[in-house]
Amino acid sequence: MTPVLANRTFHMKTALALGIFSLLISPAAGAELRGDWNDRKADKVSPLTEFKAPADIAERYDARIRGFVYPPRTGDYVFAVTCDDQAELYLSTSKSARKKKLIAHCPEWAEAGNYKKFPSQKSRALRLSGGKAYYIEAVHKENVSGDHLSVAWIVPGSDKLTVIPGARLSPYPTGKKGGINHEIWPEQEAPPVKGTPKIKVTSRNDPTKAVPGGVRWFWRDHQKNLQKTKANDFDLCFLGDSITQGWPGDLLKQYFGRYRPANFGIGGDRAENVLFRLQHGELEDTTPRLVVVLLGINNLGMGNTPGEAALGVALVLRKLRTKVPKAKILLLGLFPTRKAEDAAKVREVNDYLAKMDDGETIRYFNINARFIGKDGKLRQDLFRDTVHLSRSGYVVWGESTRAAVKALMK
Ligand SMILES: [Ca+2]
Ligand SMILES: [Ca+2]
Repeated sequence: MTPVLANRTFHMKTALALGIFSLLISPAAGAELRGDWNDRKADKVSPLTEFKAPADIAERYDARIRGFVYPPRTGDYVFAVTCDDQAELYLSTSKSARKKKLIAHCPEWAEAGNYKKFPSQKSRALRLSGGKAYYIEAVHKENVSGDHLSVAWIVPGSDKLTVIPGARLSPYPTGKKGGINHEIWPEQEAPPVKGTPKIKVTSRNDPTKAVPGGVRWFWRDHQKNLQKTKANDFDLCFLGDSITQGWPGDLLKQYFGRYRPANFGIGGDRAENVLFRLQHGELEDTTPRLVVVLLGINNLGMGNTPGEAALGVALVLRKLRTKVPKAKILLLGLFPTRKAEDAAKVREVNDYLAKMDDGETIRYFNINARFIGKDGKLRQDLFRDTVHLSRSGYVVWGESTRAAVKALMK
């Protein structure tokens, strides 16, 4: 999941001009794992006695270990990095941080101590001068589950990778030899979504607590979505429950094919299940331009009040703003159902959702008038059961949102 690294090219000229490095992967383009690391002060800084971060410390954080490395003697050195989930290793030709170059990277998680899972984990042989100080930096990104990072080297005269010891390191920008600093930035949550209902959850089912879906196909479909996430080959994403998942492939292609749509609907999902999916890798590091969200009907089915259902949706939208901050969101009002007693609740949820439209990144859209026939009644032909759309229902969805999608894709 490192598109930032995928198209880096090897600049022989730069490497030759620098002289000291025999072969570099690329110049540092400033396209590090996440943003500009100097923008924000680390939330936590801890000293390390070797080039190895403590393991399994948290979920969803960015980290950096940087300082100076002092080669014991002049000769060729090989550096290697291992991590969970992603890391990049930079080295400078001098003490200057500005001259750093990417020399190795770990594109996906590897086991602790395994520097051989990906060829890119190891640098080429680099000629360094004994006793001189070189700026070194590892940036690290953890999503969920296990996390670790370490940087090892092969010193001249040896053929073994060993973690760089503290005696050969000093912290940045000043400090004495004997260690290096570990800086951590926890993931920053986007600001709350406008119009988030200010209500207290009183139902037994809590839509604010991320939990996996209870249906037997949840994990299978979640895995499929993680594969789609990894492929990152879509500009338009549909996020929701079974009503989204039910899009006939040919119709989706007909209406939205030019935007390379991806379907992230999972049957049975409530807001809290989608929240779980987004917290566990779905859409991580993807670059959709628009996400179409239709969510909340299963919360009503679970006994949540309209306000609670809308609160769950608001938290999903906030998480989307965090995960894909550049994407716009088309928030659809809940569709009507064939159950007459649902009508008032659906309307109430939609009243809440309409308030989340911020006029910029989140746009609310209600197409429910299109589900009503000339007789003023719900068109039965648009449904295949109480809540699910028939093929004709998806035609209505496609026809009535294509203009809005087109406008937001710009
Ligand atoms: Ca972790
Ligand atoms: Ca991990």
